[in-house]
Order: sequence, then C-alpha cells, then structure tokens
Amino acid sequence: MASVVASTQEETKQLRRVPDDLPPTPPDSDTNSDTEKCETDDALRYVDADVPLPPPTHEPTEVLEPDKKTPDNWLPRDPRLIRLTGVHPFNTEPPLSDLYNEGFLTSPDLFYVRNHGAVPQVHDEDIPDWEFSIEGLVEHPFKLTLRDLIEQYEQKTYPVTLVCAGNRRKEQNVVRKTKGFSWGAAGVSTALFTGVILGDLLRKAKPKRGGRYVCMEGADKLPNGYYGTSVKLNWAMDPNRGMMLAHRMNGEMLRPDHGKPLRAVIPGQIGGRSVKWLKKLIITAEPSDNWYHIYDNRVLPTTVSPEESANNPKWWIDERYAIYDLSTNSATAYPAHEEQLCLVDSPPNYRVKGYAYAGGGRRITRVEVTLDKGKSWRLAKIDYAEDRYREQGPRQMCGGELDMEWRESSFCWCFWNIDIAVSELAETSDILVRAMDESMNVQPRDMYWSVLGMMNNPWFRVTIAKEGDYLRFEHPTQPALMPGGWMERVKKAGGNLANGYWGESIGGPEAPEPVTEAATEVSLTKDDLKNTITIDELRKHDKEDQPWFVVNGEVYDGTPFLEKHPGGAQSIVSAAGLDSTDEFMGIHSETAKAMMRDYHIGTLDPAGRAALASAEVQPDPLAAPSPLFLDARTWKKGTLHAKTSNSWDTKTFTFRLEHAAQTLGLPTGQHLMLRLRDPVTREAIIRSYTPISETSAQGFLDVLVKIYFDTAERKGGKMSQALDQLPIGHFVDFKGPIGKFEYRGRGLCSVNGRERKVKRFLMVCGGSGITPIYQVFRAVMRDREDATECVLLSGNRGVEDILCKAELDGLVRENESEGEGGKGKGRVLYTLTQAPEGWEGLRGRIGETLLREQGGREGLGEGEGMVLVCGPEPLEKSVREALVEIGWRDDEMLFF
Ligand SMILES: Nc1nc2c(c(=O)[nH]1)N[C@H]1C(S)=C(S)[C@@H](COP(=O)(O)O)O[C@H]1N2
Ligand SMILES: [Mo]
Repeated sequence: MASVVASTQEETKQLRRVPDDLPPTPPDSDTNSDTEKCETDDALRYVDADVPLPPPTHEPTEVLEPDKKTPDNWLPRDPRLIRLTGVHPFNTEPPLSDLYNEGFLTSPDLFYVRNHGAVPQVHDEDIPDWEFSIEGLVEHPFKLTLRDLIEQYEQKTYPVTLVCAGNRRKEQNVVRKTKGFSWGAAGVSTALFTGVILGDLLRKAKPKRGGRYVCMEGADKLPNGYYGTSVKLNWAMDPNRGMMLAHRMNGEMLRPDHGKPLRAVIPGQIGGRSVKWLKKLIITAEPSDNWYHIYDNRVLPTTVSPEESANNPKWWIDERYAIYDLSTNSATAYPAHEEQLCLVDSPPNYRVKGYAYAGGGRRITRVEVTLDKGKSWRLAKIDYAEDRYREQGPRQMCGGELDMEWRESSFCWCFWNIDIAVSELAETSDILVRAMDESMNVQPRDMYWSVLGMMNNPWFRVTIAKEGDYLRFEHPTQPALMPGGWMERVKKAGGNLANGYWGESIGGPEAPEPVTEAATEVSLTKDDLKNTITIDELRKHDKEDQPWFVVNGEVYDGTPFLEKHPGGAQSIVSAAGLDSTDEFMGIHSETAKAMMRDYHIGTLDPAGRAALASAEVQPDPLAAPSPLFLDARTWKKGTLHAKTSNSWDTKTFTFRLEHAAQTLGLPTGQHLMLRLRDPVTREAIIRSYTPISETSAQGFLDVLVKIYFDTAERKGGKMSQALDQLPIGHFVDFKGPIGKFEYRGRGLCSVNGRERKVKRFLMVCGGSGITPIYQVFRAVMRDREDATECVLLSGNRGVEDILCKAELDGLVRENESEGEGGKGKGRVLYTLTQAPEGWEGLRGRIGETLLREQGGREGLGEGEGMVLVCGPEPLEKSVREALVEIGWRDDEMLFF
C-alpha cells in the first residue's frame, strides 16, 4: 500500500478502540429500531482496521458569528470551511491540505457544502416522521416516513465521493468570468453513507411503462421553487450505479448542511444530482422541469457567451448539455500552495501527492506527472482505498450492510503519489498531473471554458519558483475571492492563459489572441498605473471630504465626481472606504464604467483585498433598533410579506421592516437599492427603486415592480423575475437613500444639496417610471399649504399598463374640492400608443407636440420651473430634445 495514507493509518489504529466522538447509532438488529437512541451498538464496531475509518470528528457546537444574521442562525458549523459566496447561503470548501490530511474519508465537519438557500431545520424529535413520497408514473404511488424506510427496507453502507460540478471553477473564472462562483480544488469529499438502495424503493412502487426519469425534490424553498433535478430511471434500477437514499454519514445522522434527515446519494455523478432534504421522488417521461435542473449543472458549448446564453433559452433546455457522470479529474495537494522547500537540508526526494476521481463508476487506472510540460510523463502510485471495503466480505457497518465484493464499479476518489528528486524539482518550473480512467478518458491539457464553468479538468499545474535556497510552490488559484495563484499572476503580467502554454510566452510568432476573452469588456482602470494602496490608506478616506472606494480590487477617488454624479454625491460618500463592486457593476452602464478610468488611483494590495472581501459591513445585531430602516452604508434586510398583483405583469411587493414602529427613512424624491442574489450564480443583482408606500409608513414598505418575463425571443428582467419568484418570508437587502434630488415641500427642491424654490413641476413618465414621480406628486397634493403646480404626463401602451392611475386621479380630485391654496394645482394627462376604442384621454407618444401644448414654461421666471423625467432611455432622450426646443434649460431638467 502506498505510504501516502500512512498518517491516516496511524489514526486508524488509534480509532480501533470504540471511538467516543461518534454519536450513538441505531442497532442493526430489529430489537430497537428507534433512529435516535442506541446505547449499545457502535457504528464502527465491526469494522476491520484494514478499511479506512472516519477521521475524528468534533461536531461544532457554536453558531458562528457570520451565520447569526442569516436564516441559518441556528446551525453550528466548522470555522475552517472557506465561504465562497459571502456569508449566505452556505457554500464552502475546506482548505485543500486539511481535506487531504483527513484521508480517504472526510469528516462531516470539513465535508464541502453546496446549499442554494437556507437549510431546512428539522428537529430531532421529528426525524422519524419525516415523510417523503414516490409518485408519478408508478402503479403504486406511496408515502413513507424515515422510520418506515429504516424498519422496512434493507440498509446498506458504502463509501461514496461527492463532487460539485463546479470543483476547480476558479481557474475558469480567472480565464474569463463564468456565471458561477469560485470553487478551488476542494469541492470534493468522501463519506460512508448508510441508507436504502433507490432501486428497492422504486421496484416497490412499480414504475409504469413510459417512465424514464426519476425526479427528486428537496425541502429547501428557493427563489425559483424547491430544489430539484432528475436522473434516468434505468440507471436508478441498476445496482452497479449504487444510487441510495441515505440518512447516515460516517455512522452518524446526516448533519443539517448535508441533507438531514434524508438525501439522495448518486455515486459517480456530479453532486448536484444528490438531492438533500429529500421530499419527493416522481417518475416521469421527461427530464425534470425544475428551474435548477434546467439552469444549473450544464456544460454549454464553449462558443456560447454569457450574453448569448442569457438571450437564448434554447441552450438551456437542450438535454445534450446536461451533465451527469463526472469528468476525469485530479489535483495536487502537496506541494501545497505557497509551500516552501529548503534545498539545503531537505531529504533527496520530495513526495508529490494528491487526489483523482472519475465519473460513472469508472476507476482511475493511471495518474501521470510531468516536469517538462507534457513531453515526458512518469507514472504515480495509486492507492484505491475503496478496494479495501470491496475486499471485505459482507458485514454490518454503521447500521447497514457493507457488501461490495460483487460490484465492479468504483464510486470514490483515489490518492496518488510520486517521489521526485529535489534536484529535479529545482531544475524545472512546474509539476503537472493528469489522470485517466478505465475507458481511457484522460484529462485534457487545455481548459474547456463554458458559461457555467463546470467540470473543469485540465492538467493540474503547480509552479515552482526558485528563491535563493528555497523552492516556492504555487497552485493555479485560491478559492473564492482569495488572491494568489500562478494564474492570477500570469494574467496580471499580460500573459494569455488560453495560449495553450499556461500564459507563458512561447517565443516565435505571436500567440493568437485568447479566444475566450470577452472582446467588449470595458476597462475601468489606467493600465500603466502601478500604485499599491493598503487597507489603512483606504480607510483614511472614508468620509465625504475625499471619498475613496473599491471596485474589483481597484481604488478610485470619488472627490472630483461628487458634483457630477447622476446618482448624487451621497451614494459615493456612502461607498467611501468600502468595496462597492456589486453596487457599481449592478447599476451602471458601459458608458459609466468607461468614465471610471479617470478616477482610478491605484490597486488595493492582496491583504487589503482579503480584508475587504470578508468585511461587508453588517448591521450590529446588538445595537438598539434604529427608528429609521435605511442606512446608506449597510445593507439592511427586509422580509417579503406579501405580493399583490396589479396587472398581469406588475405587482406590489410589501416588505416588513425590522420592527413595526420603524419608518423607511427615505426623503421624497430619492431611491433605494434593492439587492437579491441570482439563484444560480449567487451573483448580486442590484437595482434602484422608489417605493410607492408613504414615506411616513411604519413597519412596511411597498415597491411596485413591472415584471419583465422571459419570452421565447428574449430573456426577461433578472431582478424583476427573481423578485417575482421570491417566496414569502424571504429576505431582500436594501440600502440607501440614493439620488441627487429631494423634494422638501412647498416648492423647495434640493439638487445635489443646492436648494431652489419652484412654482411648477412638469412631470413626464413612461411605464413604471411613475414611481419616483408619484412620490413627489403625492407630497405636493397631500399638503394643503403647498401651492406648487404639477402637470403630470404619463405615457403608456394600453390602459392596462397605466400604473397608479386610481391613486393619481384620487389625488387630483381631492385637490379640486379643497378650496384652499392651490386649488386645481394638479393635472394628470394620460396618453396611450395603443388606445382602445372609446379611450377619452390622449393618444400617441409623449413628443414635442404634446410637450408644447401641456409642458410649456409660460409664466415662469428663471429657475421657477422644474421638469422631472423618468422612463425608458429612448423616452428620456426624446423628451430632453423636445424640451430644449421648447425653451427649458438643462439645469431645470432632472432625469431619474
Ligand atoms: N435540496 C438540495 N439538494 C442539493 C443542493 C441544494 O442546494 N438543495 N445542492 C446540490 C449540489 S449542487 C451539490 S454539489 C450537493 C452538495 O452536497 P453537500 O452539500 O452535502 O456536499 O448537493 C446537491 N443537493
Ligand atoms: Mo454542485
């Protein structure tokens, strides 16, 4: 046996005694079938020491600080796990060395986690009654509790490696950003799973002819419905495929993050098929139509760009691009990233080692290492620990029968190692590894880039730098936003990572341009600027006098732009000293992005970037509840309370604030930012909205949103659709106020902090552009002392598209009957481009003719009028041109 697992074997020996850190497990006899209590039996009692035992585990007991502010605030976790998608949901991988050091089996503490949303909380006393169904195209649909599953079916135990399809995605993201978050090479883990063979259950339900797929659904309710996916029915019936419904992991009850109390385990396939918190099995004739089955876990052709994939749904529904069996893959654990080897006193040989796995139950048959970029290869030793379980006869283990002798397929990773002379390492610049499976599927040299960045498996390359008496090793990347790795370094130095030579210059004729690099990406930086800025320097500029802020690790000085910023100075000041990548990228146009170069002053150093990445300003949970909800520097959580349909495509979303007496804290005329995460990519989606609820409303806020649905020709609105699908009770983040305009009442306006008093507003809006204008109009109408005249032109397609009509008309009427100051001060005119017969309002677009008739500036002295415009870009543009013709000055017009 290869000595690479020697340390694990040491632990194995110690573990041969009854390990007391494993919780009690149910007995294998039927004298006591209570899932929860068992004093006598021990999970590993019958296990020969010749098979790898689970590493010691220390079940976390404390809820970690970051989790306390999330829906998972009840769930203790291991602090070593590296968070890949901010604080929540929990998507994590262990440090690669820690993972490897645990050996063949991974402890549940360090096992990677991929959660699309909050973890369903199941109390121990409810576990036996956990119910799930088998339905669809079956003769005998039935429901079953976990208790039944354990009492009535044969229990099996065997080791399975789970791998997220995104494992190693960070490397793809460095080449070109995919729609997925950045996994390092530790999105993979192995455990002994105990449960019931899926085929046994399906046979009991008797699938009908025509049934071809097994759809599975979890209990986690997500923005686009419950998590679900499918596998092929005849695979599920094949014992060699080993599909299982598991309730135990390494002899203990599943942990909440891994599907407690019941999950599917689908060996040899991408982790996404192993549905956790399992509630439903449905036999169907077609693959799952679950949103997560369609928009996740696919490898689209490399020619399909993110834009193309977004614009053209046909790529997603093409079943040929769905992925099931894992691709052959390997990675090096040692030398670790940034490991140093002293040449002076080192032993003659260095042992390079790592993991490898293959898909579809196939076995890894060779692992090869090259020190000369693939000109020559050496064979590494492979340790297939899974075989040691196979070699055991049938026996009881962890509450199930271990019986693998008969099975040909392999469900687990293997470890490989090779000894290399240190003198050779000192002479070369990299160590590359590739694995091959029994069908001769070998890892490719070059990356296959695709939109979701899945199944990344090119040769794993560790570089070697000689620094004095030391060799320093570098892995390709570090997970999440953690800086480091040769890929980032090569890219920064101008190397082309897609040149087939790891971005190094090849010499000879110029290498072709990288095919995968987005041609149209706008540069936000000054290329020649080489100024490094520390976190301390940045934090000195967190005030309004010289606000610096960070986008994508680059530092910008907002001072010269405070006056001109269309979003108002406040939003720049609010970002001072902080990372505002999400906000900036989320709400700015290409034009705005191109302007950034002028304000670029340097690059934040890696330590600073790491500090910022982990330091999103969180509301202090212990602080006294604030009377105002909005905070310009902190994202605050509002809970979705109700959705009310106003028309087929507009809804009012009501959010609960932090407490019933809280008011929003949004001045009239200003906006707030709303942030959701894309359910698939976890990318932040940010848009600004103006609520339609009264600014004085307590405890609630209403946002009116027009939903742009996907159509056959066009991808719809990311934000509006995500909002539409958001389940009641879920959080959304809010931040603000933003905007340079504020209406202070009785004609007093403030634009970028400068006050001016107006006598008349001309308000022009199209479609849902009404919302900011409605706020101002209502403020004028509601105040009897406010004599400001308001002419509001609302342009829409059909009658059903007019928003807030009843409210607007009501406000106008109230003012006709009140005799006091400003009687009849409000006028609202609707114009329709597709007016129905009998429509008594105006017809046609809002153009020069209409504006001349209704929106002239007669009777107004200089600065006494103000135009507020909000609508789609083409409308704003044509309105601006027409107004200039009529005689309005630029500084009298405000475009939201
Ligand atoms: N119900 C449910 N099942 C799920 C997921 C999920 O978010 N919800 N994530 C899937 C994905 S993409 C992976 S890789 C695996 C991860 O399993 P683990 O978190 O136990 O490692 O669970 C899969 N099953
Ligand atoms: Mo995954």
